[in-house]
Amino acid sequence: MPMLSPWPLYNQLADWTVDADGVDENRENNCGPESVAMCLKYLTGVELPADFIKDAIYGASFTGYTFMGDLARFLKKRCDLTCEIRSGQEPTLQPVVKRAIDAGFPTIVLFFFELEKPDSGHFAPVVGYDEGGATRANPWGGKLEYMKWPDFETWQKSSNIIILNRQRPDNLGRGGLEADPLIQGVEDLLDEAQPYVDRALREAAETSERARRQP
Ligand SMILES: [Ca+2]
Ligand SMILES: [Ca+2]
Repeated sequence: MPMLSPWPLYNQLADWTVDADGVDENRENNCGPESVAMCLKYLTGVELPADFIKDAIYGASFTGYTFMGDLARFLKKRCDLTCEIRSGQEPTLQPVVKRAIDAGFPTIVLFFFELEKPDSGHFAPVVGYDEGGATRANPWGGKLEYMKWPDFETWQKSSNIIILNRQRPDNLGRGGLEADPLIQGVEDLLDEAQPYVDRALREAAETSERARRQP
């Protein structure tokens, strides 16, 4: 049964941040950026915190929902990764998901967060399927969830899906990919985040040093 593997699992509620304040301010709404972070880790081996992706798209002070077009634009502009967005073009997503996973492409599907709340939305990558259903990587808790196809179609919201038109390279992790524009772009983003990581570590060290010197 087709499955994108090894698939990384990140929990939006307990992710790290490079913010100096150490507070992941949009954690409860970061399903979109966390889904992007999982897809990028799968495709490149590089881990970015969801908060950094959120800050890069919307700014450090933003809190709130994130949107498909913004996530796809981030992937195109900052990672040189072209996405296909489908929104309501087909009544069911099952064939779209199967085609993407057969091609080795990650997808991010919009689900309802609660069925009783039609305004609610929740992004999750869909990473595998069999004849009975699909497996999603839920960023809320960071776990794999198998959904039978009828449940999957009930929970997916208005056939909204982002397809990342890109396969994980076979030789990922064994070197030789320095010239890959996607991996280069994601590593540049990680370099951008590094000064914040360094600052946070320095401040933590200074705080503990001060505590140690207290009489
Ligand atoms: Ca913060
Ligand atoms: Ca932030």
